[in-house]
Amino acid sequence: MVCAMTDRVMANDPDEPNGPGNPSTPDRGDPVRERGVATQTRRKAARPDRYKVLLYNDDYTPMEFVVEILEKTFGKGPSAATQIMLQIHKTGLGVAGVYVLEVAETKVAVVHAEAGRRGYPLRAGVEKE
Ligand code: TYC
Repeated sequence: MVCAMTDRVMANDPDEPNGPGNPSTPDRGDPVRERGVATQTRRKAARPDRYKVLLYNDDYTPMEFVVEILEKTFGKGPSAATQIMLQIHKTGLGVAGVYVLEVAETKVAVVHAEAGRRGYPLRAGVEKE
């Protein structure tokens, strides 16, 4: 049994045969075991790197289309989508969402495919967070 967020594992867990009864893991010196709570540490899985999907401004893509992309492809609500679109329009770029790499790259491909289908030059890219 793994206790969430603590890295502690009950000593009699079938996944952890080398509990405190095992001579290779003496109890002395471990304050938790000395209180009689048999636990053992285990490594957490590494958190995958995350990537921002950026949208870039241009002079031709309609604002309404960018808002639509932000809603449909990035799951933004109408208000957030409009704010992000205006940020891109004013500053040159903005963050549409943050994902693991494979998802981020797929989102970029969807943006380019949808924009291309409509004849708009909208560009997207990925940047490590
Ligand atoms: N600048 C565009 C216009 O005035 C709007 C726009 C916003 C285009 C965001 C791209 O990523 C973009 N029609």
